[in-house]
Amino acid sequence: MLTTPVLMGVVNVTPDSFSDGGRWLAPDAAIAHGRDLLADGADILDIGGESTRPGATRPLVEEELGRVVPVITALAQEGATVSVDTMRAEVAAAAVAAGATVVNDVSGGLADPRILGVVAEAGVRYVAMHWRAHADHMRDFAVYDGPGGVVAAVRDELAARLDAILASGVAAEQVVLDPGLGFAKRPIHNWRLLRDLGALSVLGRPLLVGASRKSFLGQLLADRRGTPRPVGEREHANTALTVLLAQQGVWGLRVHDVRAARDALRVLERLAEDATTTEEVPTT
Ligand code: PMM
Repeated sequence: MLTTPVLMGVVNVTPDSFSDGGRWLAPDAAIAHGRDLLADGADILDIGGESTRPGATRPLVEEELGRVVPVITALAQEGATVSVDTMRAEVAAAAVAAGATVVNDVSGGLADPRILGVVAEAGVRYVAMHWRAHADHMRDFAVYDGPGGVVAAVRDELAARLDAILASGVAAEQVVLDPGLGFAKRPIHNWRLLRDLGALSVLGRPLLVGASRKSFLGQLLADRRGTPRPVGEREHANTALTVLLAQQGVWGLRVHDVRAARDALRVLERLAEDATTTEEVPTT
């Protein structure tokens, strides 16, 4: 049985995200982009005001609030299901007040543990991603030399985060976990996690995965000189992953090109439907 994953469309209201930095920085542009993603079939809009690209410096909290709150307010008012991509308690609280019903915290509560109190109080869904350090030095933490390598490390570190999250009063049903592709991970780590994602099922929570446009896909598709495929030309590889991950039963996929992902999911749905219908036999 196929359960179609939720599609989370990315709206980066930032000047410097690796995938689309600067394109949607003006509130009107971000709101229009959110509407386009809904029309393409997004279930959730993930609105973020801090770039987490390797090496990025953090915005001030006021800057982050100024970027995301107007966009969340407008899109939530129009009826969209809105997620806020933030590591900060103040931003999560303001986003929930503005209508967000999902808090997507790439640090899983490590960057600002007060965010867990906000989530517990609001009762909203909480995406906790595997994370080791802020973007400016996360590369130094891409080392997984313990037994079981990256998969065991991510599983155990997410298990520890889940314990802390539940201990802060967040209900288990609110929590979705994410292996954090590209965050303190080299391409080989991302591929291993994708291959052995099933190992995270012991955590007993649904999974969200964000592979879209990431540099490990650019490296996979590098030209003969080794130049990575540009960010905007990695979509077909992401579509292949969309199919693979949907078949593995992930709860959600965080994507930039919602239309491509939605089309791929339609194919899977059609095939699943076909398994339960009988072929029409001509009567004459
Ligand atoms: N990746 C990015 C940002 N937020 N959130 C979750 N839950 N999972 C991810 O993999 C993730 C994320 C970085 O990508 P972007 O700069 O294109 O938004």
